[in-house]
Amino acid sequence: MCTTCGCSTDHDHHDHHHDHGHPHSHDHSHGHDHHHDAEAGKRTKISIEEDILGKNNRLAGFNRVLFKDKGIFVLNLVSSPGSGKTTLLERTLRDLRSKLRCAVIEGDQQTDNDAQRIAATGVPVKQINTGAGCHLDAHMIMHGTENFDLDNLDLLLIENVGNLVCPAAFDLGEHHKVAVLSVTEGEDKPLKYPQMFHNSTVMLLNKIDLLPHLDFEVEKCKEYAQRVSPGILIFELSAKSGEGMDAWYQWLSSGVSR
Ligand SMILES: Nc1nc2c(ncn2[C@@H]2O[C@H](COP(=O)(O)OP(=O)(O)OP(=O)(O)O)[C@@H](O)[C@H]2O)c(=O)[nH]1
Ligand SMILES: [Mg+2]
Repeated sequence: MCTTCGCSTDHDHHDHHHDHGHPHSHDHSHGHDHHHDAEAGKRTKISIEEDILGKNNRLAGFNRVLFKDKGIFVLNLVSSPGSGKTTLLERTLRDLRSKLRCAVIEGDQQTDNDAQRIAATGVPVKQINTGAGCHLDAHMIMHGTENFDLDNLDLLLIENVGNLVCPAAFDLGEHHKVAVLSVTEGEDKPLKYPQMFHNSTVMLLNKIDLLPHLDFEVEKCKEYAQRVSPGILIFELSAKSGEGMDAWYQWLSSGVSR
C-alpha cells in the first residue's frame, strides 16, 4: 500500500527472478492479528509505512549509486494528470537528442500511450504500468533501467504517474524532482500540495501560451511555490509553442555536464 493514500501496489509482492543482486526482503507478516485493537492497529500502520518507505529508500540508494557510477543525470517529472509532462518530454527530446544520449521511463496506471509518443522521437523508452498504484517506486526504476544501455546514456527522464500527492513521498534515486504545473490548474496548487513542490528542485510552469485566456496570476503562483519551497527554480514555458524552453534546456544541460 501507498503510505499516503492507502492504495494497493501489487508490485511489492511479485515473484520473478532477479539478476542484479539487490536485496529483496518481502515481509508478509504485517499484523493481521491487531484489528480489534485500535491503538495497536495504528502502530502497525505506522510501522508498515516506515517499512515501505525504508525499503524504497534503500533501493533508491542502489539506484543513486548506479546512476553516479554510470554518470547519468536523472530527473523525475511529477505533476497532476494532463499538465503536459509527455508533451514537454517530446519537445525536449526532439531538441536535445542530437546533443545528449537520452532515455525515458514512462509511468502510468494503464496504457502505453505515452511510451508510444516518446518512441516516435527515436529515444529509447520503457513503459511501466502501475495498475492500482499511484506512483513509481525505486524498485520499478531499478528494473526499468535494465532496458537501457547505461554505459551510453547521459540523461534519464522519468515521467511519474499523474498525481500531485503520492509521488512526492517516493525517492527513485533521481537527482531532482521536477514539478510540472500548468496554468490551467490554478495558482494555488503549491499551497494545496506543498510536499510535491517542497521536494522539487524545479517547477516548470507550463502552457503559458494559454495565459491570455485565463485569470491565472503568475506572480502569485511563483510566490506560493517559493513559500513552500524557498529557492525553487521556476521556468515559465510552453511545451506547445516552445516559448521559454531554452532556459529549461540550459539548466538541464548544465546538470548533465556536472
Ligand atoms: N496549450 C497548451 N497545451 C499543452 C501544452 N502542453 C501540453 N498541452 C496539452 O495538454 C494535454 C495533456 O498533455 P500531456 O503531455 O499528455 O500531459 P501529461 O502530463 O503527460 O498527462 P498524463 O501523462 O496523463 O499525466 C494535451 O492535450 C497537450 O496537447 C502547452 O504548453 N500549451
Ligand atoms: Mg503523460
